[in-house]
Amino acid sequence: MSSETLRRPVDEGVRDTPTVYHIPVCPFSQRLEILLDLKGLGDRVAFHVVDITRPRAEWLLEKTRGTTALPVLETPGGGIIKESMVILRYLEDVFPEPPVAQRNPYGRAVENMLITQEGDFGMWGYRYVMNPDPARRDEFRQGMLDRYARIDDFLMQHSPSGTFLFEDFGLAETVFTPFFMRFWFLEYYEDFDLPQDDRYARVREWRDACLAHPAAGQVTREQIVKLYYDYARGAGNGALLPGRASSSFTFDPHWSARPWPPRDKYEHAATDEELGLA
Ligand code: GAZ
Repeated sequence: MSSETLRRPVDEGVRDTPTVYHIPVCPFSQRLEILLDLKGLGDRVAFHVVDITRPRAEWLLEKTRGTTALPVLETPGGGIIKESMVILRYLEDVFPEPPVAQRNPYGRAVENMLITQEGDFGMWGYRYVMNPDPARRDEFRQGMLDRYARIDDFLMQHSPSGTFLFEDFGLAETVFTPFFMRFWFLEYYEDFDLPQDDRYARVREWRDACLAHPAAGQVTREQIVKLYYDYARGAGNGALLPGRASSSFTFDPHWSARPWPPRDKYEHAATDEELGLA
């Protein structure tokens, strides 16, 4: 337990838990949920849901000093921590047991080398799904395959016979799994999946084990495909597409009550009615 946690006044009605401000279904927030699930600490952190399709509340902008990217963690003492990787490491420090990150210096370095690929990997998949130009599909597909091949090579070097990078689902898996889940949108809208090819066998095994892990059940394929329709049409972060009154990220109507969106993202712009949003 951190000194800050111990120093906190308990009899002033002050919360004794950190609060995470987050956007449901955001991959960066899911990382935190996975970490807490692995530690059995789901109830030790309060989650405050923010609707990405509405203007950010003034009180929240004050806490973040004007930035809008989430998740943001507020410590019990009022400290504000931004950036999901920084928040993950803070939570690992405050709640060290059971460890999720590697503890020995070399193990930690190997884990961090894989984790440094997450930004580029995630960004490419998002650019791929958002690409509006059919002439560039092969370029995006190849770029995605190159990134999977790079991870495959890393796993072959550091964990050739394991399933995960180390014995168990750890920090690298916590970081990448939300992207593997978001990339269900590539299967649906781009017909992209890893080819059955030796070149991707090790990363496929890793990805499939990540997707099947019980700590990663926060979102489903159906939810991702429905909520990310607007991304497939080029509109990110809850932005509104021309001719539409509702974002596919809206809370109401709930995604489970809507039909599956049309898969053709290049030739057809679905209406609110078609998406069950009207
Ligand atoms: N680096 C930050 C972190 O915490 O790790 C990123 C946080 C972030 O981008 N949060 C987004 C957000 O709060 C939601 S998730 N947006 C609202 C706002 O006002 O800023 C990912 C992409 C991408 C586009 C979107 C997202 C995404 O590439 O999932 O690439 C990985 C946003 C075009």
